[in-house]
Amino acid sequence: MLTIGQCRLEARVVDITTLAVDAIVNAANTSLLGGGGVDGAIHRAAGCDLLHECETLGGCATGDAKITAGYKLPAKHVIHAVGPVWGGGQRGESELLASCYRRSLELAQDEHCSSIAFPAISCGVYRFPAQQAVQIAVGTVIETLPQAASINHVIFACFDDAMFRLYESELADRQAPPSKPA
Ligand code: AR6
Repeated sequence: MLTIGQCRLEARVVDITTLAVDAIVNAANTSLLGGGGVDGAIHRAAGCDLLHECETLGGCATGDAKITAGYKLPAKHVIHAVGPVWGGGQRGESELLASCYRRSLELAQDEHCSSIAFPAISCGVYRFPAQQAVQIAVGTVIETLPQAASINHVIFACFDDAMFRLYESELADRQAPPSKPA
C-alpha cells in the first residue's frame, strides 16, 4: 500500500466486478460493445442495460475512455478505457496506455468519485508486457492525482498472484523512504 497526499493506493487479488467503489475501469475495445476477459465479466455482472448504454456512445478511440452507469454492479460507474494492442513497443503503446489511466481519472473526477478500481489494462488479450504496464499504471496514477482531488482510494485489481506481486513491488518502490532523525 502507498499513500500519496490524501489518497491510498493498493493492489488486491480480486474480481473487479465485486468491488463496491464509485467507479471500476473496464479494459474495453474501440467498439465498447463487450468482449472477453474483464470486459466480458463486467458486462455479464452489470446486465444488458450496460450494453444498451454503450450502444449510444459511438465507440471510443484507443487511449481514451467513456463513462456509463454501473447498473447491477456494486460499483456506481463503469469507465470504459481502450488500451493499446501490444505491437512491439514502437507504436506509441506506452503513451496510449498512460492516456487510459489519465482519462479514467479525469472522468472519475468529473463525477466526483472518491474511489476507483483499475484492472491491468492491455495485459490480457492485448499482450502488453506486465511489468512495463504496471510501472505505467502506478506512475501515471501518481502523476495525475493532483488533478483528481476527489479521489482518495485507488485499487489495482489483480486477477492473479503474479500480477499482484508486480503491483506490490512497484508501490513499494515508490514509497518515499522514512526521513532520518536529525
Ligand atoms: N477482474 C480483474 N481483472 C481481470 C478480470 C476480473 N474479473 N478478468 C480478467 N482480468 P483483458 P486487455 C485481468 O484481456 O488485454 C476484451 O475482449 C486479466 O487477467 O481483459 O486490455 C476486450 O473487449 C488481465 O490481467 O483486457 C478487448 O477486446 C487484465 O484483466 C480486449 O479483451 C486485462 O485483460 C482487451 O484486452
